[in-house]
Amino acid sequence: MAFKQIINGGALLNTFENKPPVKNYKKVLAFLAVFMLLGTNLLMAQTTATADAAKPGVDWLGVGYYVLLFFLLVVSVAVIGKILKVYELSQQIQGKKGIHWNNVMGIICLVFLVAGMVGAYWEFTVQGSMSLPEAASKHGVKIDDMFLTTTIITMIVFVITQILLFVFLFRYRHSDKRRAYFLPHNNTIEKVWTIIPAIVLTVLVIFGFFTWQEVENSAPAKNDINIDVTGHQFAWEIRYAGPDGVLGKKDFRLTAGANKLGIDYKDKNSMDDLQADTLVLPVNKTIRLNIFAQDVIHSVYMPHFRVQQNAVPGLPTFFKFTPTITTEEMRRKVEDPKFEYLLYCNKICGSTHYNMQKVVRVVTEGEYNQWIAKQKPYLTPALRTELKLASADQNKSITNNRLALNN
Ligand SMILES: [Cu+2]
Repeated sequence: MAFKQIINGGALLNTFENKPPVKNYKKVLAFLAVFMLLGTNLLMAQTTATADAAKPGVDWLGVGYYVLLFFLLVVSVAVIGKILKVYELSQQIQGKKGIHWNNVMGIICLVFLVAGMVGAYWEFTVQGSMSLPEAASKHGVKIDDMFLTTTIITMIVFVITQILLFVFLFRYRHSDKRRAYFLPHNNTIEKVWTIIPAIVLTVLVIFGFFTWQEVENSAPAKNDINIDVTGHQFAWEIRYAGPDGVLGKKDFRLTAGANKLGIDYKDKNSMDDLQADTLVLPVNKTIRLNIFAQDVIHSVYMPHFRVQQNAVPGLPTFFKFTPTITTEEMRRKVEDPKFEYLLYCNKICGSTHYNMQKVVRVVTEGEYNQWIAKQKPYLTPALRTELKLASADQNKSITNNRLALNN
């Protein structure tokens, strides 16, 4: 009885297990195909519907579909397993050897190796082309170098170990003709596979340590351009220093009404501080981002500059970097006239987290000076009134009038 016959008719099941033959095998397959097709359609229709309604919630129908699909897969594997078992039994009855499972597994290992390598190559070419353009900041180039070095080293190790693993599995699969070599212990092998990875990892860690230290350990300097970035659900607030070049103090206890950043207006440096919608940075100048959060943890993330730093409530952080490529230059480099640098939030901070982004524009120094001259101060007339800062003279005159009336 041939294997093909079982697949077609399943008559043997009847012979050995006294069960009705799996004549409906093709029907089961057809049912499976229809089920998958309908399910996919249903899911697609649902996705469109949820996109329209934009209502959050668990998509139980979708979950149910995948649970059912999983069970169908399990049943299919069980059916195939049964068929193979029946085939093996039929071979035994006829005095034949049946399937050489060790050979099958060995060949599957080789197929897995080739498929895996093709997959890795695909990842590098297709997904790799979606990676970020060249770093647009000074330290970003160093981070990229480190990333590239690590990737090259780990790729070499990956290729060698995967080939050794699967080729050995194939080459030394079980055979009745040979016996396994017993190797209880070998000091040389132990030394090789301990010392080499230790040296490689130490080099990588030291390399990373110095790069990170250079990025993070930067004392405030006089010529730094200080910009405050404050995250809250769900936006970034940006504060620039006014003509005095110094940002005024902040105190979270002062956050109320129109003073949404809690700026301390007792500090004279606060008076001319500016607010901006866009983060505009002059090229080749050191920028110090002072990072704050008002509710939950957010994260300042500017991938084109290789910048990321958490914004933690109650714990001001900062990140210093120097942009090196203007937006215009980058547009030409990536051949996209609409390209913009972006500032994202990189902590899932709530339902509208995805919307927490701001355009970052890197411009020449001249353009920056022109732009900053047009920005409006945080201290709006409304805030002045609210804080009773309107004018000390006015307050005095009111008191004087009262005094006059009382007298
Ligand atoms: Cu956020």
